[in-house]
Amino acid sequence: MEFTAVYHKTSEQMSYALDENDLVVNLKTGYDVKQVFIHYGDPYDAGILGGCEVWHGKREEICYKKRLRHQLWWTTTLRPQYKRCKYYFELHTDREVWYYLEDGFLTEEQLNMEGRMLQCFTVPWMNPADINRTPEWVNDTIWYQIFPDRFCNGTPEKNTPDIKPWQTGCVKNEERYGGNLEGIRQKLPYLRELGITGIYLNPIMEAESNHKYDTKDYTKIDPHFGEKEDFTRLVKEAHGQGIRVMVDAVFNHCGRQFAPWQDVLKKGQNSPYADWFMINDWSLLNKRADTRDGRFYSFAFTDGMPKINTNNEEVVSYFCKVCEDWIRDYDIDGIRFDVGNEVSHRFLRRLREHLKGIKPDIYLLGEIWHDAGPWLNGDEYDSVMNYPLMSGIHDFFLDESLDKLEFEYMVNRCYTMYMQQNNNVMFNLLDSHDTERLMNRFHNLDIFYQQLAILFTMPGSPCIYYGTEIAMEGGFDPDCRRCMPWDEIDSRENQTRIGAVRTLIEMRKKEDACRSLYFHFPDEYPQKRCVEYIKLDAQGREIEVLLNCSAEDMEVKAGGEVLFGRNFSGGILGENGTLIRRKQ
Ligand code: ARE
Repeated sequence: MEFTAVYHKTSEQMSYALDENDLVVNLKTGYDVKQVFIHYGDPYDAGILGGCEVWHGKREEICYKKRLRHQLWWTTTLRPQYKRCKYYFELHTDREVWYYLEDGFLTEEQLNMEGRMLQCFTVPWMNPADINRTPEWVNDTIWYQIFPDRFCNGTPEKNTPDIKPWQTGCVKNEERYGGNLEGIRQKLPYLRELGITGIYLNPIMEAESNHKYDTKDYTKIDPHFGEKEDFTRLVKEAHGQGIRVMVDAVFNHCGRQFAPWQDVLKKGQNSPYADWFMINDWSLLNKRADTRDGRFYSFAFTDGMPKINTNNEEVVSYFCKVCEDWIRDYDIDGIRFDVGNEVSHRFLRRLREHLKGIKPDIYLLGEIWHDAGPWLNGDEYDSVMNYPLMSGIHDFFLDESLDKLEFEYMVNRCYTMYMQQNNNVMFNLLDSHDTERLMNRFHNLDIFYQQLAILFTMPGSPCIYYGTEIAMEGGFDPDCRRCMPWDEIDSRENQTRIGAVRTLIEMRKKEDACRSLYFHFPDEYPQKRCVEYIKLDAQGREIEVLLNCSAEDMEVKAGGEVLFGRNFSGGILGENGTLIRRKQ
């Protein structure tokens, strides 16, 4: 057998219930596999032949839907009448036919050997409780991320001496500029006008730093940002404007002032909170709480961020209550989990069970920068921050050596990592408070807009980091957290940029949010680094969008209507002179 690579398993994104009725089955093979059939049927539908149990399923051809680097992605959706299914694959290369079952590859002769009990892939029962369900409202939410201290100061008249004058240059994490919840509330009309329907706030609970990732009190709004009533009012008014609100939960670690940690520093192993943290060496702990010598675990190597033991039952209960109160007190719509890959899976399963019981459509978003498959089986996060996609899009524009196929492989990799339910609510971003700002990275408006356009055609919900709508610059943290330049927002240049982003958002809202997306590129344009998208929207209509690389030419239309950019000039891509060829 000469296969390069064949992969399937009856779990995760390879075999899963899309809903009560539909079973999605995916298969990866090398490019040498030219044709695939699936044999499937009911596990109990076995006949007896010659005294032996014989099972034969239906045989249907399936097609490949995506090209990955060195692999093809074959997919089909079955509708098992009795919610259970047994299946195996028939793989054709140019020279051979093999049957791929749970126990490996069989020839036709081996497959039909009398008396052989076939080890088929088996989905024993599509239990509704096990179906990966994600909140529908997120599918088309347009997010806007806000770093509270730097977005808007709604009460400058109350400034205290430690607040630095609002300025749009470089900033430091130690500097406080006075952004607050009242400022965000005052800017809700601006956000609504832009087309935003969800805001993600970096941490707002009490903490020592200005970034607030070193929580002191999970139950108290940081006084720098306002009082409980300010957040209640902000959420209420945001909802009134059709804008959902997601908060940032820092449960992997706390700040040095968190009361249980302080208690541990005072009482050591006698503290009732001793097992709330990950302590390795009690002997020296209270002399100098320094993580680098291994006395205790922390976030990275940051002394002031002791790691919390999310395996501890009391900790699980504590954070279930914290989140429950956030929901009941403020009616929040989503929670983003900081360092979402280091808290225990057990903790997340318990927390999800608890929170979905209180608010079934709450959105649980994990901050995970790598393949997050293990956290997206429907019992932990609904979605993750799609940094792999961000990096891939950036790389394509940064690295001229990456050709269009590489781009196609990258996007397809990102959209074959997870189940469709997760793809539909994927949190897609191009920059954040942890990365260089988009414009800073490219210093080229053409590429800046092209990336935004790509972001808005992706399945899932896009997120604009505050200031990106005006191509704000800024390097790595802390420079990517500059103050929003409100006194420059009405300039012609900024209004043009805002208009472009607003158009992209409108485009996103107009076109049925695509439920699956694949890319191919017209070979006839090898010399152009244009990007062609094929979007399959909910009705299966194909929309072809060709984007040229130069912003002055760039234009996105749907059904002949210009949705973005100025008149398309130069080399029109497409036989009928339009940018879009809509196929019915
Ligand atoms: C800041 C400076 C540091 C400095 C530190 C000193 O950035 O250079 O050493 O201060 O105190 C928060 C603040 C940061 C602060 C940090 C530590 O926002 O300003 O650092 O606390 O005090 C990984 C994690 C990911 C994490 C990033 C930062 O996987 O979870 O690192 N992101 C979250 C938040 C941050 C926050 C923290 C965690 C801590 O979003 O804002 O920082 O609560 C690769 C890796 C990723 C890695 C990523 C970024 O892609 O794959 O795993 O993320 O790079 O480094």
